[in-house]
Amino acid sequence: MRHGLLVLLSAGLAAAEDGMSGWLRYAPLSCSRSSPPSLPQTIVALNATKSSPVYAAGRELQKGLQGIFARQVQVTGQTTNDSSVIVGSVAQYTRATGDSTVPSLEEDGYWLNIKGDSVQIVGQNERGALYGTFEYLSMLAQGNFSDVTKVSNPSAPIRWTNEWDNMDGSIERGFAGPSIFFANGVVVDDTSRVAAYGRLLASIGINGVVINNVNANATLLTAQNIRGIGRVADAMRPYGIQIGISLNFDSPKSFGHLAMSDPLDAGVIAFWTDITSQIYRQIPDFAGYLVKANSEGQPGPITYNRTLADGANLFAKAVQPYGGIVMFRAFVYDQLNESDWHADRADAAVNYFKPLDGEFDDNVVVQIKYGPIDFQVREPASPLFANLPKTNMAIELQITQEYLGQQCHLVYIPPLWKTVLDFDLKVDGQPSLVRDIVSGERFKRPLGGYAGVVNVGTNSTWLGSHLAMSNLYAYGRLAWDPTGDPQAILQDWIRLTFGPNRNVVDIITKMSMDSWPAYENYTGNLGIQTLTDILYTHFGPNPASQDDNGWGQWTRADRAGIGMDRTVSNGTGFAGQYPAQVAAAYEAPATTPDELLLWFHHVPYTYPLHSGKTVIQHFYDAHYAGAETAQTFPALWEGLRGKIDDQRFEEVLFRLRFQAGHSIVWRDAISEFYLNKSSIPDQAGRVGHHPYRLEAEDMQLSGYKVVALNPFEMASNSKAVVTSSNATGGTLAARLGFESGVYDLGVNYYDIIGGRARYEVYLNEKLVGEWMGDNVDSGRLGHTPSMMLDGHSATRITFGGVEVKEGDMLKIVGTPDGAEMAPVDYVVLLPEGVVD
Ligand code: GCW
Repeated sequence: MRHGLLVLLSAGLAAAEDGMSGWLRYAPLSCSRSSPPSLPQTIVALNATKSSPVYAAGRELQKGLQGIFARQVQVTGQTTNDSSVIVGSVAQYTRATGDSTVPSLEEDGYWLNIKGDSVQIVGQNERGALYGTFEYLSMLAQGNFSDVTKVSNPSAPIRWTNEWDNMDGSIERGFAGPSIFFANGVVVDDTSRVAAYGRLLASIGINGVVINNVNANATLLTAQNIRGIGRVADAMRPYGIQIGISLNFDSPKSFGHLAMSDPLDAGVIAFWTDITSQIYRQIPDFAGYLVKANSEGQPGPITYNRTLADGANLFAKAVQPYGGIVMFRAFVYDQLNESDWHADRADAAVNYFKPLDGEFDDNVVVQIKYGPIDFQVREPASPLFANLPKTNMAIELQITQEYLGQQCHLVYIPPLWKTVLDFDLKVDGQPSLVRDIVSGERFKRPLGGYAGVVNVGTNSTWLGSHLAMSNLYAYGRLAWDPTGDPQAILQDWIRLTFGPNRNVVDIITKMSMDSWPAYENYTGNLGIQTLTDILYTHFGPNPASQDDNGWGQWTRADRAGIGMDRTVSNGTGFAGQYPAQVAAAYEAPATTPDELLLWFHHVPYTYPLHSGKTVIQHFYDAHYAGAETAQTFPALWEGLRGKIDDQRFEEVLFRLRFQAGHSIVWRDAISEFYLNKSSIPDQAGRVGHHPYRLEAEDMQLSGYKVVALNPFEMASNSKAVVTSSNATGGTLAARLGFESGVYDLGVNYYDIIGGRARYEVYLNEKLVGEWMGDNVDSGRLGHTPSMMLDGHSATRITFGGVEVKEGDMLKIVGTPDGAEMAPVDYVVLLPEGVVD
């Protein structure tokens, strides 16, 4: 028996997993099979209606007990004398059992009572009962068989996701393939992925999903599509999830053929009233609308000389009779002129919304991004949270890693979110944590909560990367309880996703907890923002793109200094938007934390930080340290070979190797850029000195030509090589002057969209490795592609443990394909322990 068990387990480990089940795998637990805990013999689900969350809970329990313990347990609607797990709402439970001792619960809350094989899961409503069920199953799946009696209530009523899906099936800032909701202008026929997504979301307490992009297309409002939204709602209803949609403010004009979209116009009001009644006829439990208006060039109420509150209330009044709500985004700003020292995009939200406090209807919630700009690697908490005491508010977080490596870099984001959620804004000198403001508690508001931009796609991993799913999991857990510890939440996720092996848990914990600090280190430091290319892909480095345009993500870097002066005394005045104590701290560099120094102050590169380093030396050191940390990720992961199924192991390894290489691209681009700006050398002599590299432009070229890159910092030594034509291949050759030994051989090349060039590397005519530049074209890496040789397309491939003798002949053969002319930047030969 024992022997049979072992065989079964190792077979289970080898089986490929594609990520589709996320953290709801219910994988067999080895310990429980040898000595299983006493488990309920019957599942009693107190609602037999198939579309009900309690029915779904019964099915989920059955599935879980089957998967984890190989127990087949029947679901019934009747209480029994057998040991049972009973699940239902308070009303159902009291009716069925006569037991009226359930502790009092808040909306969506649950009571979980486990005494060995007798389990009661009672929700304030059916949704709550489902949440309690997932909690019980999460314990079992992690091998936690303790008796428990607990009440759990959510921190806030709104725990939604936003999906930026377009009607044509593309997803704005989505990195995991096309939409699960839309294709070719209509809602998809097959909603099985929608239901599977609903199940994942319900297990982390999410209760609403806005299914289309905030840059909304009015064609979502056709009769056919409203029926389609109905099918999406049907697929998610069993999981207690309500559906909402984003509206295009201009729909009355563009879709309803009215002359304009003025929110106070009777015809416009009638248009929205009619659309809303059509929607509620189809979907009686429709959640409501999300609105982006007067933002990034789009029309809105201000276009018609109305206030933003007039616009929000127009929609609020339409959904109010049905109990719907309106999420109105605070992401309202205009283009600005950088030569105006006092102009500041960060000022916009408070300037627009503060004067309107108290004017929004009760079913309006102002949805505020965590920082004043746009999901950057570090931002202070948005001061708007402190300025709307008479308005419902929600915080908008981004799970999709738009500015954080687009799921091609491991970045576990909750520690970043916590810097904002736990921040004390000290409104009126009283404790005012952001998490207590958005829950509604601080200002005694009836509504409030969380909106997380997720952007799952049809990729079986949902987000494109297995490890990125920890962010989605933790988002739900933190919206439920923002006092939760990001590391403890992460470890629940690891055990559920990869199993309870101690080594697996420790290693993924280490990598994940190191990941945001590392990413911040090798991208943008001291509050200067991510320093990605804001005019193009938002993926790789391009610090110059922040400035000299109207978008307002400025750094104001010049020869002498860097940073945005946001002081009241001499700058944009933004610091003054915070309550007095916080404003005073940010007003002076001495009391501003180093990590936000350049957000609030313009200082010379030689300015000394609290740490004792100068700004410029901190940039260099942080970039080198961050890239070095990223090199540890693939090595750590390699230690888990055999402890994780092969498919997920290899897919993760591939991404971590990419990240390790791309972190060097980031490091070098940013360091070189500021060395060039400031002319202040790196005290450690690293920047611009690469003794282990062979620049491609210095090799013997045949069928290749040299190109100078612009911006210069996008290539090592500012030059790369491409084949002389896109029809014929070429070779690069060099005699190696390195001491004989074993090296990691890396090649930095560019992988652009529109071609799959091939490469072969030889040492003395012996093949060391070959590959194809198809990470982007094959969709293997889902980041926004680039058509150019730049920091987005720059990629490193490494061949480990290569024996090299002094005088060996290195040769690279490149074969172009399509637009990709087998571009190469440099070759690097790294002795053990050297990072460059
Ligand atoms: O960050 C910017 C993104 C846009 C996005 C916008 C927004 C959906 O680059 O892609 O549009 O913010 O949040 O509205």
